[in-house]
Amino acid sequence: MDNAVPCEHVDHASPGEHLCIPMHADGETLGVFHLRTAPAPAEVTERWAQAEAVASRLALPLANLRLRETLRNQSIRDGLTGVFNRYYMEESLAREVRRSIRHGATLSVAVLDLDHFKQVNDAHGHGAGDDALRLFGRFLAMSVREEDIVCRFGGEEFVVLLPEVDTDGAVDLVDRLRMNCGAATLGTSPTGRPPITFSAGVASLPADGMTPEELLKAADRALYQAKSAGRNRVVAVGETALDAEAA
Ligand code: GH3
Ligand code: MG
Ligand code: MG
Repeated sequence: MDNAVPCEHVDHASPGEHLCIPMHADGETLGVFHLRTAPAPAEVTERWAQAEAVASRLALPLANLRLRETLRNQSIRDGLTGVFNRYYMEESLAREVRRSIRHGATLSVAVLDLDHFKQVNDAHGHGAGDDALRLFGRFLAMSVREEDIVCRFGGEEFVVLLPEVDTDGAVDLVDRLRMNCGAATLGTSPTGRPPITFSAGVASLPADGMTPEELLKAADRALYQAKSAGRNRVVAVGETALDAEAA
C-alpha cells in the first residue's frame, strides 16, 4: 500500500506487494499474517478485507494451540527448575526401555542426589536452596545432549536418562558433570553458599536390568553406595566407589 508503514521483517528488495496483518486473540498479539503477491496493487487492495478475515479466523485456533502447548509444558516440567518432572521421566523411561530393547541398544540411567542439601537450607535459607536447585537443573539440562532426558525426581534428587550410552560412557559423563557442578551452580547472589556437590548411581540396560523398575532400583543402590563411600562421587552398579579425590 502506498502510504503504509513498511514492516521490519519484509525484505524491501523483493518485488511485489506485501500485506502484514497483526493477529490478536484474547487481547494478545500472536504474530503477523504476512501475504506477498506479484506486483498488482489494485488486486491487493481489493483482497485486504479478505486477508483480514483470514487472519482473524486463524488467530483463535493459534491461541488455542499455544495454550495447549503451555499446559502440556506445565504438566511435564518441574515448576522450580524447568527440567522434566517425575511423571514425564517415568513415561520416557518406559519408552526408552522399549526402544532400546527393540534396537538392541544400550540405555543408561543416572540418579543424582545433592550432598548434604539440608545444610544448605539450614545455613543459607530456603531461598538460597531453591536458587541452587534452579541453577543445578539448568546446568544439567545445558550439559547433556538434546536426546538425553533430565528430570527432577523429587526434592534434591534428579534422574538423567542417556539413550545409547553404556555404563562407561555414562560414568564418564556424570563424573564430568560432577567436576563442573560446583562452579557452574554458584550463581551470582552473595549468599556465601559453598559450591554444591552431588553423588550419583549409574545403571545400564541390558547389564543391570531390563525394566524401568529394575534400572531405577539398581541406580538407586549404586547411589546409596556413593553416599556411604563419602559422597561427591559416581558409582556404577557392581563397581566400587570412584573416589572423588582420586578422580
Ligand atoms: P545427603 O547427602 O545424605 O543426601 O543429605 P541431604 O541433606 O541432601 O539429604 P536429606 O534427605 O536429609 O535432605 C534433603 C533436603 O533437601 C531437605 C529438604 O529441605 C531439601 N529440599 C528438598 N526439596 C527442596 C526444595 O524444593 N527447595 C529447597 N530449598 N530445599 C529442598
Ligand atoms: Mg541429598
Ligand atoms: Mg535425597
